[in-house]
Amino acid sequence: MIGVFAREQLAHRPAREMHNGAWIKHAETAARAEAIVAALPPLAPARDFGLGPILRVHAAEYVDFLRDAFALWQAAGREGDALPYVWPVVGRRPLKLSRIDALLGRFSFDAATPIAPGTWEAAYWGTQTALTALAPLLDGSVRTSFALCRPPGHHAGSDYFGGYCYLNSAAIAARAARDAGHARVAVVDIDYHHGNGTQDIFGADPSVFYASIHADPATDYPFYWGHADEAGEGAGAGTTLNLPLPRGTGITPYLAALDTALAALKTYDPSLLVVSFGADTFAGDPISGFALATADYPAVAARIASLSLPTLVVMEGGYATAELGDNVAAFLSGFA
Ligand code: SP5
Ligand code: ZN
Repeated sequence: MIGVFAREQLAHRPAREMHNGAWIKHAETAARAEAIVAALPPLAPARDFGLGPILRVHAAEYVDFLRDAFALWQAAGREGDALPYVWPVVGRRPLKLSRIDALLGRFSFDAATPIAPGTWEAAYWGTQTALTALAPLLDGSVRTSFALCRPPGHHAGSDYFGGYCYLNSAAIAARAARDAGHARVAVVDIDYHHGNGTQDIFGADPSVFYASIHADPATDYPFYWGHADEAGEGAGAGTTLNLPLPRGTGITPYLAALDTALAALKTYDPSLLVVSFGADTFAGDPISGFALATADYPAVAARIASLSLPTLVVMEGGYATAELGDNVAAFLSGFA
């Protein structure tokens, strides 16, 4: 097992987010990453693979927007972090607008994901962290590697941000593995929330299987994706699997769902696995509702390790900062 962490990711420090109609401190803090670093053996710095692998997943106009958004916000005379407040309702004509407020709405799906001065730098290095951790899996020198990505990525689609996510590091790594010759790649997403961005990116692509276990979107964010009947579209029909679970779910039904997901992956027969790992399934998570204990995480990882695939673990959510390091270390110990 190797681990990678780019310190540039700490540059993203949004002040606050809108939550249930009120301002709260932004839950996705730099302290989360520092807590994970403190709990693990030393992590290697990231190498720079450039924009090429990002543009294999994200639209060029979106990447340009993300890089320039904070400067445009400041040029419009605004203070604090950039946030959208108006969205093009699904089905509106695709207008090419240039006002920052129109762009923020065009390229996002929620209002809880601020763009701060260091957001681009951190998100960029999140993708490079994932690509650096992928490299030794591609040349066969390790079997498991951990990418301490932050901000997280699985809610980000090819041309949108949201859910504290801007660039989809897991999807970028999965695409890079495809480009490196892996014919079939699987992503198993075990963050508490459905990874709508990853699903959208690969929904019509039969060469990447996306399986997710998450809180039922009938009751939980992101609501509009992750329902059990979403199974992929077009050529990708049948290579998306959604396993929503009710709030309050503990380890026994969780492992049963995981076994269902892993059986589907086995049938698909990928040659490389990406795990979108969120520790927000933890009972003490402040914004989530499952009931996993720290001591449950090794068993979750051991089930995944039993597939015996080269495996890239990408960090997604997890907001109980005091226990986050222990939860991540417990999960990674299950691969040993
Ligand atoms: C990567 C990731 O974990 N993103 C999560 C984004 C969640 N954003 C808003 C969540 C709103 C949750 N409201 C729960 C109320 C609990 N009392
Ligand atoms: Zn989450």
